[in-house]
Amino acid sequence: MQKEEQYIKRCLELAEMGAGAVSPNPMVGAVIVHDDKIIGEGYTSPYGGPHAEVNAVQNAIALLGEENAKCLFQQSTIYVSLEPCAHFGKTPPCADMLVSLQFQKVVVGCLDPFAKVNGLGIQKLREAGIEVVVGVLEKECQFLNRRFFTRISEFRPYVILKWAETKNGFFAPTEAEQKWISNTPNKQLVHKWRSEEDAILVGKRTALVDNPTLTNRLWKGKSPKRVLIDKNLEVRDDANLFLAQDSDLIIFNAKKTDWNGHLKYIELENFDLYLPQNILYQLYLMDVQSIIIEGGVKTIKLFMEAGLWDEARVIVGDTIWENGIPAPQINESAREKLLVGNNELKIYFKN
Ligand code: AOF
Ligand code: ZN
Repeated sequence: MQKEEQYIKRCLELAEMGAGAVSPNPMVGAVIVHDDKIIGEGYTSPYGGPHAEVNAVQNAIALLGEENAKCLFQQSTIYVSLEPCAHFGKTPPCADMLVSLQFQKVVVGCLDPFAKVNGLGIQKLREAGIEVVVGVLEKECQFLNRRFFTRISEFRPYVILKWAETKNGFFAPTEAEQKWISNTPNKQLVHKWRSEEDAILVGKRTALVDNPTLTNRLWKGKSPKRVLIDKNLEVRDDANLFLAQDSDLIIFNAKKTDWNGHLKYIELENFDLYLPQNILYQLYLMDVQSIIIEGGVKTIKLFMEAGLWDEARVIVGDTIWENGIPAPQINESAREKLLVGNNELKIYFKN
């Protein structure tokens, strides 16, 4: 691997440290290199806070002292996994800061498709006479921020489908029937997944049969918004979903719109018409950047058949059933296969 790739790889490692905290901003990492030595590193602060480049500059200043660091920046390269921003958002433009600090060179992983940036960050740097290289480990950088890219370019959250199936392809609809994935490490994994996304969604039947709380209590981290599709409001308010109050509960229905603390009812007119599209658009308007859909089969198929999914995580158990509901079918082959206990985890990406 070339030097430039190694430093961008380090940016990606740093960027991931912001996972779960920076949404709906992208995860970004930055590394400042002088004479082949890293003199500062940073990653995006939780939403609304300083960007990766600012944190890397502050890190170098803390280590070397302001005068010394500012002097070295003029012979340094800053590596950033995403194009430096060009706009005033919650923070001032990073491109302007890099220009005023007179960095010698900027190496960028991938462009930022956000309309207010979208090449303008690079343009600002080049117009100031800074050498700029774009597209180092570009695919990896885009992949890391696949949630952000989907939200910006498709005006909807990134959709992850998750389900369990038997070895011979039958869908395991309820918690009770998923006994083989219910051991603690596997449950923890599912809770970790929840903490990484902005929202988690189930259909009415899953809520009635499983009575889930949909919290990530087995994993430290933020609690995603919980989303329920319940056309006729059949899930009663003594269900666990209503009792757990540590995160919002959003109920898409055909009866009422109402907002009370953590509880939000959203009425969709012509409920069945473009249902997955309407749900995702409403969630997009609430800054939900990613959602994990945990069941049941009808709900998963609703999104799958509309082509509104990006990733599927399928836990394949070692049990064989004689009959049952066929699990959803995916045409592509799994990009990743991992062994989790006695089960296999298959991860698919929609082309
Ligand atoms: C960067 N470095 O670390 C990140 C960037 O409201 P703001 O000021 O936080 O700006 C948010 C936008 O900035 C976001 O939509 C994306 O385009 C870019 N994110 N840019 O230079 C960073 N996180
Ligand atoms: Zn910025």
